[in-house]
Amino acid sequence: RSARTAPAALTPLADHVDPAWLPSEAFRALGSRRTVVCGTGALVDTVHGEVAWACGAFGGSVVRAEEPADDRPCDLLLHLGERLDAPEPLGDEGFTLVRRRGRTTVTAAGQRGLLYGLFHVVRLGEAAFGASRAREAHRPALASRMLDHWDNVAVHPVMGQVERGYAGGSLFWRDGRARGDLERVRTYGRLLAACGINAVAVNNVNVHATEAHLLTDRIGEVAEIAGALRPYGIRTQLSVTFAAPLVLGGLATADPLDEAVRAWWAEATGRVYAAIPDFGGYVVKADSEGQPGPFAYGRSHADGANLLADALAPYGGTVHWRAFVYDHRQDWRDRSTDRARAAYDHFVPLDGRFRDNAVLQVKHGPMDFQVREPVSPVIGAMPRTRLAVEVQATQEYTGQQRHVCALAPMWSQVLRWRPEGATGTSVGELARGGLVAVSNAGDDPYWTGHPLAQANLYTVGRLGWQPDADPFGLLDEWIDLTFTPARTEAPERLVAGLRAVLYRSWRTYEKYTAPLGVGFMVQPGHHYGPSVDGYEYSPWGTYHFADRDGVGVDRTRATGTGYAGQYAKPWAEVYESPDTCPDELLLFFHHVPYGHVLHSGRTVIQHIYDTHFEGVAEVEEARQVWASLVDLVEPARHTRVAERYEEQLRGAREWRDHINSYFFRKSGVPDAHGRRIH
Ligand code: GCW
Repeated sequence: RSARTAPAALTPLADHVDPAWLPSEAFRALGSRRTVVCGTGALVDTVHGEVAWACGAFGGSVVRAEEPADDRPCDLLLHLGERLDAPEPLGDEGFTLVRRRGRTTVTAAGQRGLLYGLFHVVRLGEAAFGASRAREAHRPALASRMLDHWDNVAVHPVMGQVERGYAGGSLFWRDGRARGDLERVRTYGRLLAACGINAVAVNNVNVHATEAHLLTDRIGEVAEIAGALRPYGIRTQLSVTFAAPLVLGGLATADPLDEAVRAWWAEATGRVYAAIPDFGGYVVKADSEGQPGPFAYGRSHADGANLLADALAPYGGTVHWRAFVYDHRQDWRDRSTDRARAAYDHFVPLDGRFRDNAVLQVKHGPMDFQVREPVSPVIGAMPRTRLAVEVQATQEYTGQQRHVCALAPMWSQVLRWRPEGATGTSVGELARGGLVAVSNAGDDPYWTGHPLAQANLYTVGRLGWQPDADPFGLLDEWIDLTFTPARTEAPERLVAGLRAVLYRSWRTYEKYTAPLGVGFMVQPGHHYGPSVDGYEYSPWGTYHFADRDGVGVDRTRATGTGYAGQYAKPWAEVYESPDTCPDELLLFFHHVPYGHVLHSGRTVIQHIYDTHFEGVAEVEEARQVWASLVDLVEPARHTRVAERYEEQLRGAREWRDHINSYFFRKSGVPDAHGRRIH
């Protein structure tokens, strides 16, 4: 039988859009073999379509069968079957893989599992068809692996179409409505399935007037997008405004305990499910940065979240309620208010009061996606609440996709961290509500603006599947799929070069920007480039308190804001004293003199100078390494990255000179090595 639905890669659009981690070459091993696909259903059709396409490209063959037959000669059997001899149930998304007697068999109980099994075979390449392999069971550690798109339907006067977007316009919305040609969305879904993402929220958490209507009279457009993502096992979620009963329903209140309000949400949600039967649920940013919320009615955030959870419950939907609640109109003179404390202070007292289908979505750090933050103390402090950890793939504070900053090593550190100390549970295990990433993709031909930023999108999905995966191993996977080095003349040089530019890029970025965990120091508004005091006298609660004697925020219990006391004992003690606090977080937790000696043996001021010179030198090196790969990388991609390296280098020098000059002028302490400081 031929493919019922052509995979996205078949369409002409694919010529203009980068194939990212699914280039044709990645399908060679699979596509040159004989495959049998067993099972029925829409996603099995997708699987079959993928294999059929690959066989068309590489000369293999594929048949569909009702039942697997042992005597049918084949190299690969993709089998949707009820019976699984796996040690534990694999659920709808898991699969087993075994290779014996020259045949590789992928078995899944659910259609999604078969799809993930297929992409696993693609990842393995020739290795899937080599030596025998004992049966391996694969299943995602986290059931929900979601991308949040901060996309506006109508172009916003300040934020543009994609808030904090650095990859062109929206993948979903164009000219004020859902884009007519959904092929690009389908291709996106395919890429996401191949890295393990299973949910996408299609609009900005800041829900403006136009976007509010997606919930009601414009739900049909959301349904169109959902239809394009569904063949790849991706559920659609919608960001909604808490004020919807007022702004859409004409009610006089949005009070979560008001009966009319509850009835309104129940009815609106019923209509959503009539349009999208497998709708995932809502995402809500409430009482945050000007968005409406339950505080206006004297109600708690549990009341707010439960209102929506109850409306979604009959249909199996989930509300993702964000914990990013803080005072963004703070008085900078007030040293007692600490934005870092806010999420814990608001939400921890509510532990145990959220419905089962309410997920509290917590940013990984207490502030806001800085290059270095401690892990949020909320994670670990709410055992009776389903928590999701939110990370930011879009590089708002990490170079805006003009700088290379591979974030998997940072995310991995977060996910492996143990709030109770060495023997406790890890963040990855505590994230029962899943992993959420703010997407870095847009309608740019390379998806992510900077071609190397694709690695962040890929690895975040893979970390959701396996939070304790080795982040460098995941970067290698991305390199292997995207660049298929095995097909080049100098595979070792290519891989070594890509590793050199990616592996340490996050640390490099940290070196030339805000030091020792102090954060921000960015230009206000757009957040690109340095401005040491840009937020120092602002209402946003992001300060460094540098003066002529020292720098940093005293967040100790003894003399500071008490934030360090929000951690469980082992960490509260570690962070409380500058003697035990890790160097990289010193200025997050302590205000210290410039002469304070770090564990590294350097003073704080000398550390600042040294790391800023080093950071720029590392960018210069990375740029050279990239230049040396010119003969091994497709010209257009090489050029785009090379151009961005010029900007990264300019930006890194700018950061170095701002920071070094600022601290030299404040402190009067010269650089021990006599380098040029302005
Ligand atoms: O980091 C900040 C961004 C805002 C964003 C907010 C949030 C969508 O600067 O643009 O708003 O976080 O996470 O809600």
